[in-house]
Amino acid sequence: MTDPRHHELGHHDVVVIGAGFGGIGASIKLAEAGIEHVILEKASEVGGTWWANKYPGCRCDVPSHLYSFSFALNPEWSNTYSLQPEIHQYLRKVATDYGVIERVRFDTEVTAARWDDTTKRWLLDTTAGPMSADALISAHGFLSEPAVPHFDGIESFTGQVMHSAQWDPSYDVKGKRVGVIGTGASAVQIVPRIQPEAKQLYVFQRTAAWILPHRGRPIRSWEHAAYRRLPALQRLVRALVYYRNEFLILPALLRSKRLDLIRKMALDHLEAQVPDRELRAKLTPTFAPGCKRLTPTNDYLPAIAAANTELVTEGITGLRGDEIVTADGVARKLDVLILATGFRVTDNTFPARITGRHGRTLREVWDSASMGGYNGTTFAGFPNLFMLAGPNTGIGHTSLVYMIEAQLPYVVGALRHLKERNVVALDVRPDVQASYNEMIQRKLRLSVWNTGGCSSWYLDKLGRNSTIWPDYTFKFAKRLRRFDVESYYQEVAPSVAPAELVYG
Ligand code: N01
Repeated sequence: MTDPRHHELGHHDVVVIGAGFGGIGASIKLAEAGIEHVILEKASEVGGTWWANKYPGCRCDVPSHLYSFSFALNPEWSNTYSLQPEIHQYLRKVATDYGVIERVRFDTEVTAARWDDTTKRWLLDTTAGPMSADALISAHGFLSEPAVPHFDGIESFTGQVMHSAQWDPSYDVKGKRVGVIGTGASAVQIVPRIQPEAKQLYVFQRTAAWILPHRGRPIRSWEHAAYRRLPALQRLVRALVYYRNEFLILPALLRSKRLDLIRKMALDHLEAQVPDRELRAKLTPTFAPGCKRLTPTNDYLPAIAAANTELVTEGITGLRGDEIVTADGVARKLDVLILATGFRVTDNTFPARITGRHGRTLREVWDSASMGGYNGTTFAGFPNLFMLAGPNTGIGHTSLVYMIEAQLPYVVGALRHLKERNVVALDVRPDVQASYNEMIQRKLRLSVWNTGGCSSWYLDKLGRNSTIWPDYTFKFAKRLRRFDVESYYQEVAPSVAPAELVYG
């Protein structure tokens, strides 16, 4: 029996979850197609990950011209690689210019979404009350849930603990004893910013990272003027960056070959920046470059080599009062512990809130096999659910915004089909989904992500790569240009409107 409360906050043709790149892009394309929708955002601001992550030095390591919507290029980027405040400002401007802001309900978190096979609707519980929708677009973001490791004694640690994605901007590291756990993309941006301020910095490294030279530079005022006057020029620069990444970087990552050039660049960079041979040895990775995300930076290694920094490679055994203790028994006193420990990706808990037609949550389905879907967008047994930046849409060489944008015509095509053909449920065929995932896994087999000898968030607990798209990204875009209804079971509306069936 359907809960009548689900009518209270109203019914929408489409509910979009999240107002980051995915939700904003979806809303723009839905509005263009004349599809009624609302966006539910748990924060009080748009931006998603680019609003949540405010740690010092937070910056995108993808060039700005590419890390933006193709239909809303920004001639004003101040740097070829933008800092977080500027990316957030960009997203806010796009959301305002395209009228997205008016469709966002802020401070509204979706706590549960359940497919109701009687009404052919998604019934949602939110922190602002219940509502319902014909279709759901989940743009909750796959790097949205901080991974917080447990250390013995952390509950009684007397210092402050901050995850990189939950930075407390009021905390001042000046003169403090700071510990940073992690050496990933977030840590290499944080460490150089806090090292000059801290009294003592300890960087706890479990795995050394491949650090490449950073090519960022300020964009000159004549370039701004040229991009303003000639948008085609900016599109050309964007295309050059895009095709360089596709044809120079991707083939090396896919076949785990020709990585020598990347390895040499990184080792030369290390040698030039760290004179101490012993420290260099500790900072030299033992896996293939690209297996984990490559991290370009010019100021991380000098910060590690600085006099007030100690690189600790012994494993952490626990915390005790104001101390962090390592396996060799050494205790170091800390005022603050920064967890740059990444995100829950393959074990993200948001899918546990989404229940499909057989009463199982998406999390349960994924836990019984592995995270997977069709075209990274739809899921058998979860009708009318579309996910942006879903399984195997991640990339290690280019912009995720490109992948999200590639999904939008597909989602809009499906929603148009629902509306125009009197269809109430579209459910991807399990055999189609299975053969799609076989194809993905086959293509990933020789890739550096699978064979490079590292453990990364790209792999799930079974060692299966359920995050990366293993081909040229323009092939993904081509695949999703048209909604392939033949891959779906569809149910046509009965002569009586679903709302009347339930509520009438
Ligand atoms: O997280 P990570 P991140 N004890 O998972 C260590 C995106 N991003 O936040 O390597 C000790 O990469 C862990 O050690 P190990 C980007 O897609 C983008 O840095 O597992 N150490 C590792 O060193 C990126 O890939 C930008 O041995 C522990 C680190 O913590 C993704 O976010 C900027 C530990 C986690 O590294 C995640 O990056 C920033 C433990 N118990 C982030 N647990 C852009 O510029 C974890 N670690 C676009």
